[in-house]
Amino acid sequence: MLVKVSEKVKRAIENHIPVVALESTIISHGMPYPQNVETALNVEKIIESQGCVPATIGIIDGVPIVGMSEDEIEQFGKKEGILKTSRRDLPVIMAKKLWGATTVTATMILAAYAGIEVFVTGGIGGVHRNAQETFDISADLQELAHTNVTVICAGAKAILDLPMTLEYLETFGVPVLGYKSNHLGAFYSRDSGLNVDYEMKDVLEIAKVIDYKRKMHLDGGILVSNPILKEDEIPNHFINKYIDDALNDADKEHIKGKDITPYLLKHIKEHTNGKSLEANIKLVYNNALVGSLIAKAYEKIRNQKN
Ligand code: PSU
Ligand code: MN
Repeated sequence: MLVKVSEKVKRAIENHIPVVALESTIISHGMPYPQNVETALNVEKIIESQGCVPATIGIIDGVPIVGMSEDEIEQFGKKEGILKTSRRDLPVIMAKKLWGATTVTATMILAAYAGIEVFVTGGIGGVHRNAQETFDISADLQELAHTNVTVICAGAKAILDLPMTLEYLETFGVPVLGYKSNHLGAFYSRDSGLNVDYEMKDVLEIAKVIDYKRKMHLDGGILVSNPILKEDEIPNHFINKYIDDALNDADKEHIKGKDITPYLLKHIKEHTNGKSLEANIKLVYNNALVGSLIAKAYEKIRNQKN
């Protein structure tokens, strides 16, 4: 067996119960223990409370798992040295029988493999600031260009060059939809100062976009920006200083490649006394709720056709 899809997820797919995919890099590299495990399990509960089935995705001893158990999630949160796994890493982690935490990229690949349309995360990778020189552009953007999965996030962090990230997505034909907002979320704060391509008035409208994109065989992902709730946000003027400090320190310490994003997240968390982590957790919960509603609306449309 190449990929292990849990019985629960298999049954849900067979019975047309909406499934929501979740990534594991956010568990192993995005948040510290024990908040990472607590958050991952709460996210699953939110999805279940909406009548959907969660499918947390990760790789254990070289076997990709779609629908990790509570115990497996706990192990992911605790274990040291789990490798951050993107598209390039996936076959190597499998061949070497290692543990891999799936990024947005690898999670999209495995979700599509299992037949899951909707995937909830916190923030996506993008074009890094100074990419003109470093060439550092997250593989997440290419995956969105090609793989048929809808990703719900809270926009992207200002650790990235957001205007360039939007340009890139436009070039590769990825619709960027704003849930009840025409502003692109900036992860910790509601407004990045940039507009999304289209504001969506409700989840049904988003489900219709997914449906038409699939019916027209317009391969690739859809990005839904669901800005953090007002009561949970950290204002730009507060967080931007910490983001700049983190970027400066990363530069000084010559942090590169796949280590940059986890380094910046950890740096910002430590210097804001956990305030950023709190916002991060809240926005993921909010995304889980909206993602579940989208998954339900899309499943309804899909079943009407049949
Ligand atoms: N942004 C976050 N939290 C995260 C990540 C991004 O706010 O945990 C993770 C996701 O798994 C994303 C990955 O796919 O970082 C992007 O890494 P890179 O920039 O190296 O492509
Ligand atoms: Mn990168």
